[in-house]
Amino acid sequence: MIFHSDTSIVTIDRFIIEQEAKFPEATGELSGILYDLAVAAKMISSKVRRAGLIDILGAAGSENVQGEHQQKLDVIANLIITKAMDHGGRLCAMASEEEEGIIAIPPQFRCGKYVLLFDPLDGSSNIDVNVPVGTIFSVLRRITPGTGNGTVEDMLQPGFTQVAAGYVIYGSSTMMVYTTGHGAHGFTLDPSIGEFLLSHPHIRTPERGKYLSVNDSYERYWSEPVRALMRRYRGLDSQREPMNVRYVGSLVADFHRNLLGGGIFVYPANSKNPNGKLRLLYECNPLAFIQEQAGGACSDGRQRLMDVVPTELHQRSPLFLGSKADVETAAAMLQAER
Ligand code: P6P
Repeated sequence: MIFHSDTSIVTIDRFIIEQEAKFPEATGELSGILYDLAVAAKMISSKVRRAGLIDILGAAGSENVQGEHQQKLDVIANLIITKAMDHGGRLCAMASEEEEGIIAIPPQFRCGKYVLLFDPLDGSSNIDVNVPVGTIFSVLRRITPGTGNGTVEDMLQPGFTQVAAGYVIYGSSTMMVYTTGHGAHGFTLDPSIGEFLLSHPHIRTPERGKYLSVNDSYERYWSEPVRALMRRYRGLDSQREPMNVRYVGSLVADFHRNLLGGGIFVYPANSKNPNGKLRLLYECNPLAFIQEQAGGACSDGRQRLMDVVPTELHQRSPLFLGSKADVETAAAMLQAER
C-alpha cells in the first residue's frame, strides 16, 4: 500500500466521534450503536473470510421465518449482531430477517431510545460459491412511550424517520458504509490492524448510470410498463444509450457497485411476487437512505420508497434504487400502473 501525503488516516471510531462533536445535543448513544456495529462487522468478516476453512459452509439444517434454508453463517452473523448490540443500553428492541418476532433486550440490561433492524447476512445463498455477501442495518428512534422494551410499533416507521443506516460488504475487501443523514461515508477494513479506515468520504452517485442490475428471468411475469422500462434502460427504444447489465444476485454487491459508479438496481413487482422480493424495513429503507444521501433516489415504482408507511415487520417492496435520473425514468414510465 502506498501512502499519499494528502491521505489522512481516519478510523471509523475517530470519524464517528468527530461527527458527534458537530452536534452539541448528541448524547453519544447513536455513536455507541455505530461503534458496536463496526465491531460486529469485523467479527462477521472474520467468519466469512474463513468460511471455506472452518467447515461452516452449507445449511445449518434449519429454516428461518422466511422458510429459507438457513446457512450456518446466517445463524452466526445473526447471533454476533444480537450479542454485540443487546447490552449497550442504547436499544429498546431489535428485529432481524432471521427472526419472526422482535428481539427483546434481556432483562439484565438497560433499554435505550433506539431500535435496530438488520439483515445479518444478505445474499447468504451465495456464500458457498464465494460471491460477496453483506450485512444491512437501519436505526430508528423509539416512538412508544416508556423506557422499557420496545414494540413492533417502534419498528413500523417510514424510511424517512431513520436516524442512521448502513451496510457492510464482504467482498474483495470488507467495507462498511453508513449515513446519519450527513452524507454517506465508506470505510475499508485493514485486517492487519483490525481497523475500518475512511476510504470513501462523502460518496456521490453519478446522476445517470451505466449499469442496470435486474434479474430478467422474471420478464414473463412483469407488467407491460415494466417491460417497456427495461427496453428503455437497454436502449432498445432509442431514447437513451444502452446500459450494461451487471447482476451478481447479491443485493449489497449490486448496490455497492452502482452507488460508487452509477447505475440502477431494479427488483420490480411481478405476477408471482406482487410486492417484489426484498424486505422494506431492513433491506430497502437503509439502502434508500444511503442512496439519497449520495445524491441518488429510491422508489417502489409508485412513490419515494422512504415515504412508504410499513404495516408488517417483514413486508416486501418493489425496488428501484440508484442514479437519480434512472429512478426518475422508472417513476415516469410506471405512472401507467398507478
Ligand atoms: P433473485 C439474495 O437471496 C437476495 O435476497 C438479494 O441479495 C438479491 O439481490 C436477490 O435476493 C436476488 O434475487 O430472485 O434475482 O435470485
